[in-house]
Amino acid sequence: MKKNLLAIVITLGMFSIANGQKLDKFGADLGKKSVMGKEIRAPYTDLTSYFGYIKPGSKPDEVKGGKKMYYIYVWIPVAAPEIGIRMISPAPESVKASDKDYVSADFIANSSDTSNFFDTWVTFERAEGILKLEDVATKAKTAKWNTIESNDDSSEMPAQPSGSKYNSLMRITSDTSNPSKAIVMGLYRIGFTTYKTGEVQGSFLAQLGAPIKLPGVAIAVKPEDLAAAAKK
Ligand SMILES: [Ca+2]
Repeated sequence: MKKNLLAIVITLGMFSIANGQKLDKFGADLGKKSVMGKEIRAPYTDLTSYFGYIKPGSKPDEVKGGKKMYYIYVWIPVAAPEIGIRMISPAPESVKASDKDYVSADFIANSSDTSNFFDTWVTFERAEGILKLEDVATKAKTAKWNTIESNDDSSEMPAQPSGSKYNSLMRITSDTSNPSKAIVMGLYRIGFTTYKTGEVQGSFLAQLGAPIKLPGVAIAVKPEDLAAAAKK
């Protein structure tokens, strides 16, 4: 009997290696409990996933402070007490896109590329003065962006194929007494790059979680596509 159990454990272990990183549920800070020294978090009620792919050698959206930055635009329709953002590269094979998720054309076209990935580094920024979804297409390009939070490496995330825990995760508690740290309705973007040496290339999964439902939340690579994405 023990031998059979051992065989099962080994088989499961091999399966998890073959299937890439296992991604745990995205837990919230809100209502977090500490039980016998272990943090217990309830998963975010609302989770939006974006499956993307950056072609090796592709042009970044911007070079900022010597870093090649890429952006994903997010419309947040209601004030939220907290927002969680995490990014993992490559996108884990164990996470399948649902019909509510955003899957980029490049992600589908390059699904055979299982070797490239990058050391993720993310920021979360809000555009100043854009309060209506209809204004996003015309105003996003010239908007001033304020950084709310950034993260390089999170020990909560699975390791990359290199074995290093270089994926990113951050949780932002809305501070309504500070306009630059409040999560209110508006246009946001997730900026990403690779902090250390190396290029941004390969597949990635970005997720945005909230402890409340965000009806009409939208994600798009081009700000002008956000209004259509919100109708999904
Ligand atoms: Ca990193």
